[in-house]
Amino acid sequence: MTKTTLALGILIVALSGSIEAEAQIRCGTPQALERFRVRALPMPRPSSTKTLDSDKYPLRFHYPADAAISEQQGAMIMFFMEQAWHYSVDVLGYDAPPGDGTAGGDERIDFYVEDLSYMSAGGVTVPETVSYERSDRYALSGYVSLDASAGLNCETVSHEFHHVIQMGYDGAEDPAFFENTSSYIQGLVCSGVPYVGWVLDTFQQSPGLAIDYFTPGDAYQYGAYLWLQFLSEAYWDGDPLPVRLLWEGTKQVSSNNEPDYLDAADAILKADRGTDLWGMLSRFSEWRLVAGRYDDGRHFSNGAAWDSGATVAIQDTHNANGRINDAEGLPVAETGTSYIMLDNVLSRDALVDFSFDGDPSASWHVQAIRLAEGKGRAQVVESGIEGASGAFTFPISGDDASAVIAITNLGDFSHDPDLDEWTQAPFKYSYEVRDPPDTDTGTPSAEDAGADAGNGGDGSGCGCRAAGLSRGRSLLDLAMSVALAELGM
Ligand SMILES: [Ca+2]
Ligand SMILES: [Ca+2]
Ligand SMILES: [Ca+2]
Repeated sequence: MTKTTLALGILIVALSGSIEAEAQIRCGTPQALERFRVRALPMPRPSSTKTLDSDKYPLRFHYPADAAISEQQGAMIMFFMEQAWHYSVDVLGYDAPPGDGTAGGDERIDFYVEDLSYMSAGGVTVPETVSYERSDRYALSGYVSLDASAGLNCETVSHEFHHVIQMGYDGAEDPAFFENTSSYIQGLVCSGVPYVGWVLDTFQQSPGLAIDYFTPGDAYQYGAYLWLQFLSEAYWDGDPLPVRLLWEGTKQVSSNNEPDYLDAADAILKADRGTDLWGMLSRFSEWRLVAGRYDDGRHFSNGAAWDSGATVAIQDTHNANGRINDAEGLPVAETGTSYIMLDNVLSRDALVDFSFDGDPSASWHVQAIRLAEGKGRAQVVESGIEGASGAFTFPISGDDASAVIAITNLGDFSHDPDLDEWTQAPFKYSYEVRDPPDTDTGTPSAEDAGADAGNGGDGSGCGCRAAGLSRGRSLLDLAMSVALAELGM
């Protein structure tokens, strides 16, 4: 090891401590983008005393006048800048960011250091001008500024550098997607795995919010990088390629953001993955549950190592041996999910009759996920419910630790992230747990017959009574035979 790399190693180790201490610092880029969009007035570049140029890439680091940055620190930041460029452009194949004319001295991408505490930011990427280098898109060029105390680390440098790249694709894209992508990439660049604990915790604690929900000062939009990791692992075998495909697919020539990144997601999934945006979001509701303590080794590659805070929030937990009539679930925004857990499964086989009655203005996806918690794989039972209401039956057994019903709001299949419409729609549900019928004779048990007597049989969808499967006996029989077949009975 040379003296230089040894010094760099020591510096990186020294810096890791400060990253931990400053972990809850935000990114100022959405504010800078908003300022550019509303007033076309970029934030002025910080002052600079001397510069350090990369000999590998068109990158320049500016030493500030008003903060003490040693040459060793300057070299370390340049190392992070080059790592970020190498990974995004050379490895992942993103377009190099557009040049900035002569700003900062020449066309190189400039990184500055200043005090960003006024915007509670560890870093900010500031758009300055529409780039005319590329006629096929609305690209912006700009510069990066790092906070002198919170931004001199690999995570902030790679996060902000990716914003420069993103602006080279679409300066009008939804800010949530900017943050999703940068948080995803920073994990890959700096630790080889997309895991940023505290922001993931925030995202996972509010599964009923929309995937594109954004609020300044909250970590939700950073933690929502999880859907990109899911897209990569569930559909591209772990390759980060689809994230680049989203940026390529979201380009447009004007500042009117159509297509947006969800349109692009729908397109790449339909093209050759055999699903669409809504199929992906329905499956994502399974994946974000089966991790941490529920991990079964068949979902997120790093899911078993997630901390407990990253376990998705369950809105309602009930005893798996009872019944509930007409309970009100926690309302869910389009693209979000509500989770209902049936806990304390006894060591016996049983059937759960579950009925659902959602806001009729939306379509819903409902599935049951049986969690084994260390005893085997999670098992998914699709409800088959289409539209706003319906019922289904699923089995549980003594091998299950619990069963979770995941309820995803699909809206009218046209959710638009540009509208910032995040209204949460209500739903009700009922369930009853019962013994399976006597398998020797196929005769329904007395309990089962009693439940049947309560059915309205009006065919109007959800009767919203415990076991009151209002579509009548034939549907119940069908659901039960399917469930028994899955049990191998
Ligand atoms: Ca420049
Ligand atoms: Ca777009
Ligand atoms: Ca749109």
